[in-house]
Amino acid sequence: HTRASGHSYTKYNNWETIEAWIQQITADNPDLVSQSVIGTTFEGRNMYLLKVGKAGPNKPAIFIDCGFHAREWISPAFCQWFVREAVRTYDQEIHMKQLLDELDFYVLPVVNIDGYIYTWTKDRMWRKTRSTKAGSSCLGVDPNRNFDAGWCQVGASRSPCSETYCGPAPESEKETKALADFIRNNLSTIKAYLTVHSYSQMMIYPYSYDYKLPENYEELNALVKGAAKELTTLHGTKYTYGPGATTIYPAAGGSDDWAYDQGIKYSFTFELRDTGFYGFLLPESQIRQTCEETMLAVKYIANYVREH
Ligand code: ING
Ligand code: ZN
Repeated sequence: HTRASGHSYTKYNNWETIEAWIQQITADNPDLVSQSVIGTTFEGRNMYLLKVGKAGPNKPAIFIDCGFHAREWISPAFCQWFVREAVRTYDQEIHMKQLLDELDFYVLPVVNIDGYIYTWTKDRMWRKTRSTKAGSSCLGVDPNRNFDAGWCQVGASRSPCSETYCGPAPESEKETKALADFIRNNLSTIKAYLTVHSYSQMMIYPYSYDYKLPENYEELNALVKGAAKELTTLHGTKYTYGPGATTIYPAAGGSDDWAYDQGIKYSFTFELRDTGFYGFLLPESQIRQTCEETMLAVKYIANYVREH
């Protein structure tokens, strides 16, 4: 089998390599993977979306995105791992076959492509997008403060130089607008939304923009409790879980809260390894274990969604 040149599932790949990998994995798996472009970034790059699943009528879907925040490199690594495991194990593992036969997974490998590239070329700790703002010399908006969910009310800043700048308006960024448009246009099929960040080892569900609890709070809590337990079985990695505002910190404009308020009742933010020793600079030697354990949690949630 040919691979996208230089690509490795156990290394961090630059955007050029990820883009080539997207073409390759689609070409190699025509009956399980298809791709589309849902928009372009501020700097004009294509935002690819992979659809992973066996063709069938009226399939429900789970949407997974990675790479909201540029420096959280383990996140895009997980999306690549997920797609590879899906196609690799479809014929070997009855649970994956069942998932892909009955569900489609929409996988957005990198949301904030411009920022991701910037972390490879200029500033490894960059978080935001790379959009320019008239009247400010600071660049970028925090894409996870840019959704229309209590927008900019808490845990976000109206200052363009802040790391948590909410932007001039909800969905001001081409990247968040493209994502939100896709979800709005596919609300009848998308049953679950999962956005992958790092770090903290947490599974977060709504709300983060308010201390109120979602209507199916007990169901969501039981679900992530089960997912976290499953994750821990592999390497003993411990995850905490709960509503965003009390589990991590109050923050408005996040995509999980927005997706939930659109009616997607299973909406989660995953914060992958670690708890701060390496932080965003998680060594490549931990990619395999991190992705393997995270797969268990994602499959657990997907299976629950499949049954409900
Ligand atoms: N953490 C998230 C952030 O955007 C979060 C936490 C989740 C906030 C959901 C709001 C909603 O700050 C990281 N590491 O980015
Ligand atoms: Zn993040």
